[in-house]
Amino acid sequence: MPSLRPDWQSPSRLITSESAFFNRRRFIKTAIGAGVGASMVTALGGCRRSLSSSERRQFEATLGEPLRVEANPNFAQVDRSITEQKYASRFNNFYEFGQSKTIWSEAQALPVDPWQVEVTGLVNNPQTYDLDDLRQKFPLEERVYRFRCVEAWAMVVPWIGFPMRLLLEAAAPQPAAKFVRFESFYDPEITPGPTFSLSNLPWPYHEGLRLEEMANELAFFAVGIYGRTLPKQHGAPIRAVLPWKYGFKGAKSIVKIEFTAEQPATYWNTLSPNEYGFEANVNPEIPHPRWSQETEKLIGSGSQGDWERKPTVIYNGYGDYVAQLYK
Ligand SMILES: Nc1nc2c(c(=O)[nH]1)N[C@H]1C(S)=C(S)[C@@H](COP(=O)(O)O)O[C@H]1N2
Ligand SMILES: [Mo]
Repeated sequence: MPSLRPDWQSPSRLITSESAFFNRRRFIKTAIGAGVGASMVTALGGCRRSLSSSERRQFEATLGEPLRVEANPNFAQVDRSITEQKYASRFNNFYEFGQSKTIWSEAQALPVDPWQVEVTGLVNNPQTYDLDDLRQKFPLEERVYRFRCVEAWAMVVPWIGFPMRLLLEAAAPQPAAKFVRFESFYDPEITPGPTFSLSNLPWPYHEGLRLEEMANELAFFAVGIYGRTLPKQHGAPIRAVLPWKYGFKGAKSIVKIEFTAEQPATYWNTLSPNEYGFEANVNPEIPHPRWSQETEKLIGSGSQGDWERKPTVIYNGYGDYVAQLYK
């Protein structure tokens, strides 16, 4: 098996080029180029020129505990290089803590220990798992996946976790169960939400899938990234990863997994149904009403922080795995 170990964990790699990343003019250009618009994104609020040395230390402290597992050889690499963690873990969406992309520091307020995940609804084996139960019951593996946000930016990320199918089988859904609903952590004392003035945001964040989608080989629960446990900004301690769908389908910091007969309501779909569908498969031919999806910007790529633009691929390149679900 080829070694896939770039130097993710070398601290020196984490602290170079901040000035390029946070260059304000370039950042604004990128945000506008990606069609960043009104309600979902206000990327400019949190941008800064550079990190102070104490912020660098603070960032490095977010990166979790070592968690080394075998790579799944079927998902050992994709046709693009892995995004450097200094970009992937400092450019996040986590609206519970605010709307900025540099939400990594605010997200440290998330309390993750202890953590429980309730599996409930139309199943024969309802169960509440501690995080350790989950990690022991379901063997962990590493998978390198493409990741595509509906906002037209993309990354390549080495996740650690386990296939959703294993948890689905352990839950033993009843015949009436047709969908699954994921619910994220929410506590208004801890998760203030964004400052933009949409009243009645439908917290907690919630997402869903058809059970056939959950059973697909690609559908994954992540508990780690870059050889470590998941940083809070990525949705610690457990989040959904669905690489053929737009990023918003992958609920972070999951506390509840519920099996239902009816298609569940979902967070962004409730806020803006004609912009964020339930299915939300990556598709270059279906534009977002406010921007094209034909191309995407690769976070952290290119020289001098000027992110490369690449064509968007149907199902984010995973058609061989998932196209049959949508016949
Ligand atoms: N609970 C919760 N989950 C969430 C979000 C969020 O705001 N809250 N944002 C979504 C969006 S829009 C994206 S693109 C991805 C971002 O994941 P990352 O920050 O780990 O790259 O998380 C998704 N899951
Ligand atoms: Mo997103």
